[in-house]
Amino acid sequence: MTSAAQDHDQQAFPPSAEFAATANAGPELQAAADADRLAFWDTQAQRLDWATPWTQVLDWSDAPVAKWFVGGSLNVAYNCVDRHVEAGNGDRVAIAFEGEPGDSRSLTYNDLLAEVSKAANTFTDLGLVAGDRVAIYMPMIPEAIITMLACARLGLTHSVVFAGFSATALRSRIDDAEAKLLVTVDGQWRRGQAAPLKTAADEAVNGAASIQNVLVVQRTGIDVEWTDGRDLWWHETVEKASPEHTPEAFDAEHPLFILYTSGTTGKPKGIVHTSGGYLTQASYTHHYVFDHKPGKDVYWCTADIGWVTGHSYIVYGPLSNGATQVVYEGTPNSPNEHRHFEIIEKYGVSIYYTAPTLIRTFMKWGREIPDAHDLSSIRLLGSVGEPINPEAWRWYRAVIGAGKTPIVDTWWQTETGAIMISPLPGITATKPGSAMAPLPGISAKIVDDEATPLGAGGNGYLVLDQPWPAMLRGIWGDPLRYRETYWSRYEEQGWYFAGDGAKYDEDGALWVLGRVDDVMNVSGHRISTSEVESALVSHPAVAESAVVGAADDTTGQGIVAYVILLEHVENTGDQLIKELRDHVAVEISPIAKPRQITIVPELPKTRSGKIMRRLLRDVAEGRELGDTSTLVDPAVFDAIRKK
Ligand code: 6R9
Repeated sequence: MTSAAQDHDQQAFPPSAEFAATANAGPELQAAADADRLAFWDTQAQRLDWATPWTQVLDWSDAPVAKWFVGGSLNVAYNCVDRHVEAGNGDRVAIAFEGEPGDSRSLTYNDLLAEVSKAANTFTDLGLVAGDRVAIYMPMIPEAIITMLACARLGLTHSVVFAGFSATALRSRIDDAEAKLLVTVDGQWRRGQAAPLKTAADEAVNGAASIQNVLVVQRTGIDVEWTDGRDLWWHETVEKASPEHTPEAFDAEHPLFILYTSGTTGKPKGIVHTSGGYLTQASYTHHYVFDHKPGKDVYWCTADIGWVTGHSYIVYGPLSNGATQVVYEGTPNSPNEHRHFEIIEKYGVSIYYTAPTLIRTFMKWGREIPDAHDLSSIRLLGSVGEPINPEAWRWYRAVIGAGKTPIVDTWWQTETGAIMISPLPGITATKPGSAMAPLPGISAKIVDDEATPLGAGGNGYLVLDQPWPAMLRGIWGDPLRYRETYWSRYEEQGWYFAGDGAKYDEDGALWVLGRVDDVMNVSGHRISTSEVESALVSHPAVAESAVVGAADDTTGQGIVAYVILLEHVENTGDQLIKELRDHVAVEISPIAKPRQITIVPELPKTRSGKIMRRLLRDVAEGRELGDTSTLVDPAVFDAIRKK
């Protein structure tokens, strides 16, 4: 790498004095955690209202299954709703809902309390009792959040299944958790169309032994099939129920939710999260990482409740902190590419949390779109889901953040439950593309195959060497798989293996490089796919890229890149490809030069926005495609193959 390029990459953005002056986080936070980690979490847990105090912060005697806040009891929904009403903030807007067709609805904390109570009363009438499981298959509408909170209120364990998943996927999740109730909608709005959802729900439930009732919110008014005795309309049950409900406290370790996530094998894993520790860390991180000021900020996390980000940073984190937040039902380009920016302008969004894939899409659309809007309300930006390439980071800050807002690049997983590694706004001088350091209270290491911890300049595997409050408590119904997946790799040390590669730079900043299976080995050199992707995206012609390591007889693996060009760029074919290969050589090193670059119109992505590198590897290695069922659009391969 040239030294100029290196300087550019290493440029850190210190917090402004103005931001630091009012930041929630101060240096005392890290100092307290360093002094006594468990005492630190004891303090953080006091952010919540507990019915019974705990007698022990952590019981790790049954490792790797943790118990946090042993003996404590609380009601999660009470903490997210009632206590804000009791504190006199009932008139504060909790959810500013923006429907895709342009309808909007605002729910205050008073409204939320009434709605959650009505749903809780209905669920009780249906015979559900604490410990039962409820499946939720809904788009991003307030009733989805109300349902989650009503479950939490009753100690019912929810399992949210992304509404983009198929009937088959829903069925396997219903069966695995033996859910008794399914809550769904007639249909959902997608790009101006009412798309049926109950049809898929019916297909999934048909013959499912555990399901007793299907509760249906009428969102679009489209026709649905009806099974008398099983199906119930939300507006005929919940809306008619009493808005009074007294919450009961549950043990800190009571299971709050199951969320399925894909692993290395075909069968999805039901990740189990419990109550007290999970809510403590969701609340703590939301408060400090987003510098959230209740009653002042308008917060918007663009995730879907079908993913963990929606659980922790739309439902539990923000609502436990009394946030006012935007919830948007639709896609970012419906009716056109201005939609997100119009919403930011309309509601005066001050904290915006999204994924790199969307940021790169915005880049592709062009800056004139955000530039046409007043985004001056934004004071903090967040990123999650995959490594953010420095180019996208810089664009995000310059164009969406007016060249001045802090960016928090937050690393975490479904399994970790809440943010683990992230800059702290107001404190951390941030490097574009680096998640920087573990949060106060969190301990992580980068280690090699032999479990040797690495220091500055080291490149290896990310492990979590100390338990944390929001950690998963297991895989639903499969304790053995839990141990094997996460704890067998560094069994002797008792470390959690995250499955991500990471490095420390010379200054000790932590860079998450992507899943370990995304790290290539070319002639004995370890090169991250995301590093090469960043280099490609930093070329002025490139909008987005996906890089895979394909088997190579001489070098072990060869680098194969798929590239989308920016609109308006002329595709000069071989000449441009040569230029891109040379560009990577300059940006990283000649060893990182892709063996092959293919210019494509689209990349294969999962519904959560992750590039399916496994499938690109299949193409690069000339194999039949593996399972494409989680792709948004399996047809993208026709275009890629034609190249
Ligand atoms: C929250 C979420 C987890 C995997 C994780 C890692 C990748 C997430 C990241 C990141 C680099 C970040 N990931 N955030 N990589 N920087 N800021 O996304 O959960 O869907 O379970 O995915 O996503 O590879 O291991 P989940």
